[in-house]
Amino acid sequence: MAPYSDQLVSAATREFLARPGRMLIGAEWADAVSGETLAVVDPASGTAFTSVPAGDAADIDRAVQAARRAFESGDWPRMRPVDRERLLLKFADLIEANAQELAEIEALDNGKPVMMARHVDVALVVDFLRYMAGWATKIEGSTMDVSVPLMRDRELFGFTRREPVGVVGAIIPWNFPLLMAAWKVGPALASGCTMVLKPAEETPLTALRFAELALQAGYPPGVLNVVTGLGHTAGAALAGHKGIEKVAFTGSTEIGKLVGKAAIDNMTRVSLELGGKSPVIVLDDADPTMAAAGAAQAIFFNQGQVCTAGSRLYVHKSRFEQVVEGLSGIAAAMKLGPGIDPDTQVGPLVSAVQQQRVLGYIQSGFAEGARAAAGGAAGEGAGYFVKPTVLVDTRDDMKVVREEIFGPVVVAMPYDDLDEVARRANDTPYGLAASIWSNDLSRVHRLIPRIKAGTVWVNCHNILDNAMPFGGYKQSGIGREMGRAVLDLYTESKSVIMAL
Ligand code: TXE
Repeated sequence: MAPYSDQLVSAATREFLARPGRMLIGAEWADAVSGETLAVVDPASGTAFTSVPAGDAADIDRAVQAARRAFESGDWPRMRPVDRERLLLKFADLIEANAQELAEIEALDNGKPVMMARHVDVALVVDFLRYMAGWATKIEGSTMDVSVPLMRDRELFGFTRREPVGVVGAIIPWNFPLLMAAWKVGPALASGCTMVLKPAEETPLTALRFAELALQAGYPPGVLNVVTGLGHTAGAALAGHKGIEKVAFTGSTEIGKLVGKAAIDNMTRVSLELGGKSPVIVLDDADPTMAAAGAAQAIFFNQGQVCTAGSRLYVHKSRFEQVVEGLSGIAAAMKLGPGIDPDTQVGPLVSAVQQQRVLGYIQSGFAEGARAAAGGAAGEGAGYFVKPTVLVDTRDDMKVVREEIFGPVVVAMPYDDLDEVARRANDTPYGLAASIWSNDLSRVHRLIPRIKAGTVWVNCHNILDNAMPFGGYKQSGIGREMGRAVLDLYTESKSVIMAL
């Protein structure tokens, strides 16, 4: 059974889906060495509609070898920075030219609304690759006056070089499959690295189309390799591979710790972008209507499957009833449906596992005394839908308040004063993001330094810019992606001292 209505997808998407799913190793579109495959399931209906190779350690090994060859020989290591820039711009142009197809594939594979995939995911990918292309020609070292007490009679000269870190292994999640691929691939290609990319097993498709477009743009074979497969086989083999110089991971904190340990065992450089439980803090001067709309966007965007999702809402007690009423009204009115339907506002969650995990959290909230002001149950039909949910009557020690749910579920809580809300907002192992809703600049500025998070938004939430570093405090990760900061993750600094 076709999981999608033929009228809703373009001819290009139909053509992509008609081809057998293969992974890219060097110049070859390959099956897994084992011959095993993984089914790709449409989360809106629960039906499998294509398959990809189930790559494992043997495939990772081949891909790392291809990436190593491309890093050390052929055109890539000799390519001038300006040509790396040109190539990355061409790659971005090709993605833009195929934006609708990529958005449709993403909507079918992940479940997210196609309009979001088109105007958020794919649009951000194009912008980000263009932004990174500019950095290719601006990677530079510095010069230093060097002097040593024991060599006063010698003239010394020092400078630093920035060199590509080498072969990078990237392991990415299913919530923004294409965007997370771009966040890793963009800086790697700008700085002259080569890469083995392992997409999440739930959403492998756009990474394969992305790799096709990279070849079409003219990247030499082996510069970008994609191995599809499971986390504990392909992912673990990549994280612990001795032939790579860096691992870039986005995913759960639990797996991030395993990946970090495997990398450190080999002294492989590692950056980790992990989970969150981000607070949304509404001050007493905030307009309740605007705050409710902002809180809805903060948690329901991408079905709540966002590492920065505003999943804990703290509203000053004087505004609490109004904001919760507004938010619950928005939640109840949101239109659920298949992502591929352009009218859908809330798609299914990515998988049956994720739906069960989120419903399990809602049940645990009820068991501990919480109440649903909106939602609180699965959506209709065979797809993995969960209704946008607002939980009230929660306490700070409940599981739903403490743990990352990664679904369309927010806990709403009143507070009395700023000291109290700053303490409660920070009472979490995570530190990825937070938002503050107020026009009182003095109080906002006093609060910003007190919030332990890598990003603080004011009167907005989930806004990213290519130039702004992104990453977490505490258990939300290590390292900063995007902005100039990302270059530190994909380059080594070499100090050179010359005695003249
Ligand atoms: O993530 P995993 P899952 C959180 C969110 C969600 C939970 C579980 O709370 O409910 O994690 O999701 C690969 N060695 N986030 O299980 O397992 C895996 O194949 C190496 C937050 O899907 O962390 C995939 O490619 N790799 C997050 C990637 O890791 C392994 C986004 C992420 O999967 C591996 C996703 C292993 N042993 C989930 N096991 C965010 N921060 O945005 C799995 N993988």
